[in-house]
Amino acid sequence: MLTIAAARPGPYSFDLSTTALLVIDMQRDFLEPGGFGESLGNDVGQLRRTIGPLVALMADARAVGLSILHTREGHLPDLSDCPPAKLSRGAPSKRIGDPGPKGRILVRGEYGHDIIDELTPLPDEPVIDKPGKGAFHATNLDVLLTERGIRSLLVTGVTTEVCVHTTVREANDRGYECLVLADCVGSYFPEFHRVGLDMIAAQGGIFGWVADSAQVRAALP
Ligand code: TIU
Repeated sequence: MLTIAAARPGPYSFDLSTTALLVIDMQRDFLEPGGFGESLGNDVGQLRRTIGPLVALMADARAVGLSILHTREGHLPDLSDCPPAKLSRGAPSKRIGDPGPKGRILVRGEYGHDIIDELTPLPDEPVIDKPGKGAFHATNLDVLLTERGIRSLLVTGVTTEVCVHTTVREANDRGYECLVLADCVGSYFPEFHRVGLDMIAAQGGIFGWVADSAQVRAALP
């Protein structure tokens, strides 16, 4: 059993064999200059600060054989898996499926939809394509985790208050324990990031624990 003593709201203990590193939506369209996210006026620097810590954490996780699973938010080219309520959101000229700077926005197979080069998954690491904000909704993530005997998630990726939060909430209701790594999650809105993390750890860890990746890396064998 490994323990992160300085986690919020208290120590987080986990077993490597029942823990996975979940890397949420580290996609070009959310993170890269010139991508969809930036075209909406967002400061991608707020998300890009997660890349360095994630590169280091993934290397250490691979070295000790920790399971890594990646997700991507996006839809089928015919958008048949995108509910009208999601499709109709956002600026009229920049909706899901519209042409964007790096291909059709949030459409599977497009350049912008794929994971950034720095964090390219290894061939044996599952990549879960998800149509929702939460990684459990309409995906086989629960099955993949159950097959691997995973009960504990180290949660990373973007954005803190949207896909990370939704996924952590879904994971809680399915019985998983979540440690959210503060330096490996990011939001376009610093205030939402800060409060999003506070919301995880509040009320005795209502949705889980919060720590930095350096603390996890120091605890790994
Ligand atoms: N992955 C994810 O968080 N998708 C979003 O749409 N995030 C926003 O912050 N918009």
